[in-house]
Parts: sequence; C-alpha cells; structure tokens
Amino acid sequence: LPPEDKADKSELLWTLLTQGMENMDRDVESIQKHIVNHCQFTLARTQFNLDSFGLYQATALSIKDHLLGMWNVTQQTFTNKDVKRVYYLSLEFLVGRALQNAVLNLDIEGEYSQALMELGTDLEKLYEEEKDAALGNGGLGRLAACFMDSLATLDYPAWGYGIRYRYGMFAQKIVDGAQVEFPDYWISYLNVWEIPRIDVSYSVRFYGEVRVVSDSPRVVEWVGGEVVQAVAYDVPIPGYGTKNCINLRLWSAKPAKEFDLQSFNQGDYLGAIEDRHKSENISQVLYPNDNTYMGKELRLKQQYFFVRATLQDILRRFLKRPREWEELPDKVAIQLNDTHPSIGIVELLRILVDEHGLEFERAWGIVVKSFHFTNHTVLPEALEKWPVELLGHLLPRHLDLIYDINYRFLQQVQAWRPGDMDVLARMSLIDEAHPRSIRMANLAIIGSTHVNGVAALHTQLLKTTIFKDFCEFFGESKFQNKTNGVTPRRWLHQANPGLAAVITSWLESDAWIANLDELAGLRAHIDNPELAADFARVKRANKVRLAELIQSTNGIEVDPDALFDIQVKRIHEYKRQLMNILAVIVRYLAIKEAVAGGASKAELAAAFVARVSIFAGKAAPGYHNAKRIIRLITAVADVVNNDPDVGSLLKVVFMPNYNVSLAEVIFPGTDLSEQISCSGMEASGTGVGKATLNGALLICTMDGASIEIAEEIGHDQVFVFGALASEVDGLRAQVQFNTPPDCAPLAKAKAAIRDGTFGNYDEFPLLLDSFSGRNDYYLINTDFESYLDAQARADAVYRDQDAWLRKAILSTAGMGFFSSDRTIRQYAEEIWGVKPCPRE
Ligand code: OAK
Repeated sequence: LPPEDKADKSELLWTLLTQGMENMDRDVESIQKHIVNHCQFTLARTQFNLDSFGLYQATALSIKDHLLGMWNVTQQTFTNKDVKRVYYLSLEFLVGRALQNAVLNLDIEGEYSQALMELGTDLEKLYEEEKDAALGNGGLGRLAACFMDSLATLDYPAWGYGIRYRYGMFAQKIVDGAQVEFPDYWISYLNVWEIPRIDVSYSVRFYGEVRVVSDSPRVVEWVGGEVVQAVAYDVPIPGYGTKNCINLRLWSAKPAKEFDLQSFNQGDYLGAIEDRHKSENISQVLYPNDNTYMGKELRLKQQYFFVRATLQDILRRFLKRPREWEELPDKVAIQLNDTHPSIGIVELLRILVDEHGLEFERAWGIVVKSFHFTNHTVLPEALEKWPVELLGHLLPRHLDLIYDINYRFLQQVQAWRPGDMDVLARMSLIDEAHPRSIRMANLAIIGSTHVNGVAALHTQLLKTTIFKDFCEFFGESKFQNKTNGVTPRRWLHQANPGLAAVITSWLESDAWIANLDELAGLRAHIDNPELAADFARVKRANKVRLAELIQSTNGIEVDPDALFDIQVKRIHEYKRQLMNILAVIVRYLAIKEAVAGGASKAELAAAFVARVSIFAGKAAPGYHNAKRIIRLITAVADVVNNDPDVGSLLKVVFMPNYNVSLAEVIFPGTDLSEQISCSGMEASGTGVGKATLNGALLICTMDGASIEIAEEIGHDQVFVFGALASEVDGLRAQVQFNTPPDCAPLAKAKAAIRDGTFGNYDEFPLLLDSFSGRNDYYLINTDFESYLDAQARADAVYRDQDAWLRKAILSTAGMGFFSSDRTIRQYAEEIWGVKPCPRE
C-alpha cells in the first residue's frame, strides 16, 4: 500500500483496517451472528417485526460484507500493480437477482443454508424475496451482465459503468389479453447491494454556449446552461472460484450545488426544489426500446450524463500517478456497448483539447486508441441518428468537434476515392437528409480501434453491408467477430441445480463451471442409458416446476409429459413470434378437423404429439404490431385451452412479465427452443445459448449464433428450416414485384383469424394486413411450409424419447464454446490487451 496513505492514520486504525479487509468467518455460527446483527443494527428489526423480506435483506447484507472485503483487496491489487484496466460502458445491465448468484460464486450455499435453517427459515425461500435488478431491455443488457460475471471470474481488471435508473424495465401485466405496462420501482426499499458513494460525484453540463477565449492558439470554453451532479453507486460483482470481486459503478443524477445556490440566493425556494426534480429526471427511467431508436432529448441527456461522469472517473484514476497522455491507451481500454455511449468519443476529445490543451490531432490519436465498439444489430431502425439541431442545442461544443472530426475524416476519404461523392455522403458523420442528423455508428467506427459484431454471420454482414465502406477504407483487421456467450454460473449452475449435479457426477468433477469446454466429456457416455435416464429425470422435474408456475400465474393446467415448445424473448416482428402462433393455429385447426372427422382418442394421440406452446416477452410500449402479436397469442390461448376437443393435445401459454428470474425457470424446462428469426436479422441471440445449454433441442433458421451452435453440437441435433440470409434480399424482391399467394396452411390460419375463430378484435385485421402479400417483409409466407416441416420432424423425434434424449445430451455437450468466459477471453486478448490480475 502506498506509504503516504498511512501517514494520516493512527497505527491502530491502520492495522484494524488492514486486517478487516477480508477473511470474514464462514462458519455457521459466525454467519448467524452476522445476519442477526444486520437485522438489529442495520435494519432496526426486532424478533417482533422481522419478516421474510427483512431476513432476506439481512442475509444479503451479510453476503455483501463478504464481497466488500474481497472488493477492497481486489481494487487495491489493481492499483498497486498499475495494470491496464478495461471499462465496459453500457446503458444497460440486466443483472437479475444477486443473492443466490453471490452465494454460489462464493461457494458458501451449504453454510448459509444451514445457518438459516437453524434460524427457522429456508434460504431458497429468501432468494424469492429479491426483486430483479432489471436495468436493461433484453439481449444487449443481459450480455453485459454475463460479461461482468466472466470478467470477475477470469480475474480481469475490469469495471462496468452504467446508469442507476430509478425505474427499470417496466413490469408487464396481461389485462384482457393485452399488454399493460406498470412502473418497476425496484429500489423503493433499501437496495442492499449498492454502496452510495456520495463523495464520488462529478458535474455534467448541458446546453449553454461556446465562447472563444483566444484565437491563436485557438482556445474555447463551454459555459452556461444547466449543470447536474452524477453520484456513484457501486455494486460489487463476485466471480466464481476466485477471491476477486469487481465493481459495477452506476450513476445517479442529483441537483448540482452551484445550480441550487443560485436559485436559493434569488429567494426562489420552490423554484429551486422544482429544479431538483428536473435534474433527477435524467436517471429516472430506462427507455424500454429494444432494437429500435427513439430520438428523445432525454435519452441523449442520459447518454451524455453517463459518459461525462464515467470519463471523469476513469481519468481521475489514470491521473493518480504522473503520466503522459500518450500512456492512456496503455492503461485504459473503453468498450462501447453499441453506440449508446458513443458520444463519449467526442467527450474525451473535448476533455483533452479544451480542458488539457492538447493539439487536436494528438488528442484524436489518443482517443481512437482508447475506444472499441460493439455493434448489436443491423436493423436500420435501431441505428442511432441524432438530429443536428437537437445535439447542437444540448451539446454545442460537441457538435463543433463532430464537424471537425468529420472534416478531417472526409479529407482522407476524398484522398482514398477521389471524386466519389457517393462514398463521401455515405461515410460522412452527417446524414444530409432532412432533418440533418449525426450517424452515431459512423462516429463509433472512426473513433474506435476495433469494431466487432456478435456472431460470425452478423460480423460478415457488417463487413459486407452496413459497414462495407468503412471495412474497405480501414482494412479488415479493424473489424472482428466476437460470438456472444452466456455465463454457465447463472444459466446452468444456478438455474438448473439438477442438471448441474448430473453433469458433475458423470464428469466426476465440477470443473465445467469454470471451464465449459469440459462438457464435451459427456459425449464419452452418450451410449449409456443411465445418462439418458438422468437427463430425462432432471428435465421432467424442471418441467413439473415450470408447469406449477404456469398453473399459479396463468391458471392453466399443462401436462409435464407434453412437448414444451418455448419462445421467450422481446416481441419483435423480425423474431417472428407471429409465425410461431400461426403454426399453432394450423395445428389447432388440424386437431379440430380430425375430431370433426370422428377420430378416436387413440387416433388423435397417434396423429398429434401433445404440446405446450409457451411464449413470454415484452413489447416496447409504442410498438403497436408487437402488442397486436401478444393480443393474438392470448386470444388463441383462450380458445385453444378451453376447447374440449383439444384437451391436453395442445395448450398455449403467454407467461406475463418475462425477466431474468422467470428465464431461470423457463430454460431448464424447455424441450424445444424456437429461434426462428428471419435470416440475417438476429445479430446473435443469447436465449438460444441458455436453452441449448440446458438440453433443449433447437428449431431454428440459419441466423445469428444458431449457425455456430448447430456447427458445434452437430447439424443432426437441430431442426433447421427457412431461407438463408444470402437468399433474403432476392426473396423480398420477389415478394415485392411478383407476390406469391399464401401457401395453403397459412391461408387457412389467416382465414380462421379473419372469420372470428379467436374473437373479433380490432387489432387483428391490422395485424393481418401488416404481413400480407407485398407487406411480408419478414418472409413469413416464404418460410411457413418449411417451418411446419421442421415442426413435424421435431414431433417425430419426440415420439422416440431415446432419440430425443440423445440429441438433448449432445446439445448440452457441445455448448462449451458458448460460455461468456470464452467470449471475454477473446475480447481481452484480441481487442483490449488486458491480462488477468488475481489478488495478491
Ligand atoms: C438493443 C438496442 C439497440 C440495439 C441492439 C439491441 C439489442 O439488444 N440487440 C441484441 O443484442 C444481443 C446481444 O449481442 C444479440 O444477441 C441480439 O441478437 C440482438 O438483437
């Protein structure tokens, strides 16, 4: 420890702090005392008012104390060794619950379980008391959370940075069959996991004007406007099998002191209070859009607020020792999780030029070397483009700098392709179409050293379509692939203890938890019927658990022996939940026809595999067609589930409020996982990894990560269908100019919707129109028959349970590559240049 820190502390304080940094007692009695202490002294509860939630809080607080001991030493180690750190900047972290994750990562579940049992409660019950931390929408946010787990587990010197939204992802209720949104006030009670750092706070300016201080050399300053404070809240992130514990720093907006003072001095007491509210608005709510961009000023405010605070924090840490600015990229790698934090590129440039007086070119060189950028979508509607006027009003100095960056960049482009005005227009940071806007992806590309996609096909598409010009200009080496992964700790070890135990016993080791490649060892036992029996037993138990949850949330009774066919993810047209429910309608109509034709029970059972079609997912509140799809699913469910002709041959379930905790119950109980996006449109998909890891079979298009998963587990294990990404453009042109008629089964399904079989809702004609004929942008008609065929193949295999189980085992066994540990190692080695830094 640096001796100067010691100077102002007494010897006793110094010694006690040093001893107290870690090694909390892990025996049952100490744990009990620790928990009870928190009940009494942190929560001020007595034996008369201590409920389960209080006990959960006290238990979590005691676990947090363990984490903080580890956290302190970890951070001190990073500082002492002066290592290069990676900073993961993300507007979203979809973490979910933390207690069980921490208990398992610390390998202390046995002790806590016993300690609580003796105190008269059940640890598992306390897990359920925790509210999900839902600071994210879907794939991108959950990926960030998996990455934090892997970064900690692999001992990387990493920090996550995000926003502490007061309202996370909205809670979804289904009212009269339709989605209704409710606010998710997740920190209404004490959030036990966070440490407020009132002393770590930075000011953030908005609006105002740029003043020229001197012309030569040119010096400007940004003054006036509004100033708010960003206050840090730290969340410790434990790794598995390591004593390292890293930090997730979330910023909360508070009124700035100067700002308040001014109002108070003017005697405007109430006005000042109002202004307090205004500034706190910034971190109030997570924007609930997934894969779409909403050009709202408050969202840009959030983005700038976030990067301004984060960069000040990063630079403060960097400047703790005397350094040259050129060393910044040797000590700091900043990863941008999509373009959402990309205004940070301009902010760092501004800090270096305006606040530290660096010459532009020198500063720009340092900036580019420090940043790296991940793209998560090729959907045009998701690419961020901020209107010039809006950005210039909110961040006037940044707009100047964007023009400067663009001017210099376009000169290079011009030299590269003299006279090619089209390429200049395409690569410019400014889209000249009305209203003129800033293309944040272009900014992120030219302001970063590396750009990556999240699956092989996606990266290929980036290089050949939306980022083609840039790839040719900068060369291929700037563009990398980093196929997504998921953390095996949460998605197998925690979510599926039954399967985890089976795997550990067959591999005679639990090394797979930290090294998922070990799963391949299951293949050696593939012909052993006892392994199949173990898999079958665990899957059935997980399906029973899921069936009980369906019974309690939806009031629908489902048969655990039926095939559980599951599509859980955000509702989006490109993901084609609509195609899924249309195929369910086809199945329903076929059952009805068979019954009408006089089929006996036995004949029905021979003709149809009993299925439960399960859906879950949220629609963005303003995304009308997504909401109509939910409406259709619930309408079909109402009819099918109450039709005595159908019985248990088919059930349809829409589970409300899909979130991380629900996913932890759903994936282990999945038989068949639907990954049926229109090819080329799902960048990667991560639910696919979670389901397959848990021994689900895959019905999928050749899209995103499914392609690589099929490769790893063997194409034979997967039910593939549909057009290839390379065929999609041609097929769309065909739909446009030579529209084919609906295939017969699709026509039938549509007719049933139209004739009111599932009720007469205003929504349905609009929904039908949205994908009929020339409007079929997502190629539902094109892929429909091949989808039905894949479903029939799945049914056939399900009838042969031995064959099914063999595929399920091979699916799990082939998932080693899709651990987020592998992904993170690749980022660390191929992009960031950071090395593991285990604690001293
Ligand atoms: C969200 C907002 C804007 C842009 C993209 C997203 C997003 O969540 N994209 C998703 O990212 C996941 C993680 O990389 C991918 O697995 C999904 O395919 C992609 O849709």
